[in-house]
Amino acid sequence: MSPSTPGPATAESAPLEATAHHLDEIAERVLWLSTSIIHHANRVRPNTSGLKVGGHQASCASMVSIMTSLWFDQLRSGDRVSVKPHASPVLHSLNYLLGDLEEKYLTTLREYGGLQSYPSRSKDPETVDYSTGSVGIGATAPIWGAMASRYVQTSTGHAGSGRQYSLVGDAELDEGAVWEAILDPGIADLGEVVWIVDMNRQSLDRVVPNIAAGRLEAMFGAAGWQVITVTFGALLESLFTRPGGSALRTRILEMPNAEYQRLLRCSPSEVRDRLPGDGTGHDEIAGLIADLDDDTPAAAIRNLGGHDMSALTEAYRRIDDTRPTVIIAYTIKGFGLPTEGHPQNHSSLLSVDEYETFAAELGQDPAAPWSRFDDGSELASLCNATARRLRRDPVPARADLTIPSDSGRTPKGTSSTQAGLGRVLLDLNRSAPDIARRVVTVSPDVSSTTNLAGWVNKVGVWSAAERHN
Ligand SMILES: Cc1ncc(C[n+]2csc(CCOP(=O)(O)OP(=O)(O)O)c2C)c(N)n1
Ligand SMILES: [Mg+2]
Repeated sequence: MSPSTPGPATAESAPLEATAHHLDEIAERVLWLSTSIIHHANRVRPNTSGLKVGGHQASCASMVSIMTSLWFDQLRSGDRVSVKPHASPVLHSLNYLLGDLEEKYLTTLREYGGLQSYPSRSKDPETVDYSTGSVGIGATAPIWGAMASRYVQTSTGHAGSGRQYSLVGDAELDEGAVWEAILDPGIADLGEVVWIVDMNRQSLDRVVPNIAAGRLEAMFGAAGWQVITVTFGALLESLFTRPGGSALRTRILEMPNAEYQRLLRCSPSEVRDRLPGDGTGHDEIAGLIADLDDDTPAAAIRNLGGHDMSALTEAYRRIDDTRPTVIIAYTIKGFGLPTEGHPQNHSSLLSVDEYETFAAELGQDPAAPWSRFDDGSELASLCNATARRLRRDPVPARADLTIPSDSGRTPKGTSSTQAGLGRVLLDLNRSAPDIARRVVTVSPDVSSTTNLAGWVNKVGVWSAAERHN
């Protein structure tokens, strides 16, 4: 988010509020670009080795609305975001629209020296806050980011403040490391931590069998997190207010994931037949949908909160910053693509024909897919305004410190490496306190057995919030 080509802050491009309609239009372009980045790598770029290239169009599509609304409506320059590994093309598309990534990179996904398979701080050419890839690692990294940022802020005053977002796939919550982090009592103080779970009910090769949201909400809640669930979009919410609406709501909430997923692949008439189910609400639901036109029941079943810009922006506004927050946003894997909701869509790619049909639906040119918004348009102004809002101050230069290469002590006799480490740190604190001030050990609860007690006694213990000893 340190764009190279944002427009100047002119009066004519000044404050333009991003409406839900704007956000939908931008999301459509982000969906197109992220799909195209992967399509190009697999179906257009010459492949001399014949080996699979890969990429995850459906995992990207699942997160396009969440990420577009976050970047264009919510993020501030001090915020940092860890992006679900398989959504890296969405991040590239946003950075491209914001002028932070040059067009020449869009054809290089998974090429040697090109855009990386997963977000990489060191190898991707644009702003990437956290490297992710192994699922679960990116989810928890911003917790460390929050702690590090607070530590630096209290010790040097140069870290600033900002939220630490994690954009997490629902199956990432299967990783043990995630729960180890959530349960740590130190985390409950970190109000800047915000997780957004892309609840598409799909993992890699399977539809997740249970409806797990209630259990997840309770688990986050028990750990002291603010829990916000974004379940339905505006169309479903309005149907719920009609006669029979409450039965429809119960039916959708109680439907097994596999059945819900099946409905996503049904024709409008099949949805109409299947939606009432065979439970107690059958007649009420049948009555409700009898009054709807042919396409509405099928549109309603895919009208989830994680694709509804107003529902998302409303959820962001409820973040209270007094404790970590998790937003559980219901989504559809592959949303807007021909593969949407297909149980085997994890790494499936659009065929050339499907891509061309998709381009025609969006009014895009499959032979020239990299268009930004037209100069002077409202959407271009929004890109410029967002890029300016997210521009980061340069990081202050690091002090020029000399690290001693010799502690001046020659070990005698036999000693453990742990004792050696404790001794070296104490010596460092004495001979080079400016360097020692930059050393942080992170296991205060294992200080005596690791010979760090002397060091901890000298430098003290830090925590995110004031604690009474
Ligand atoms: C530690 C680890 N285990 C397994 C994998 C293989 N893997 C890649 S994607 C994936 C499932 C991802 O599901 P989810 O997080 O729900 O993302 P989605 O694609 O549904 O958006 C798995 C298990 C991995 N990348 N890292
Ligand atoms: Mg998933």
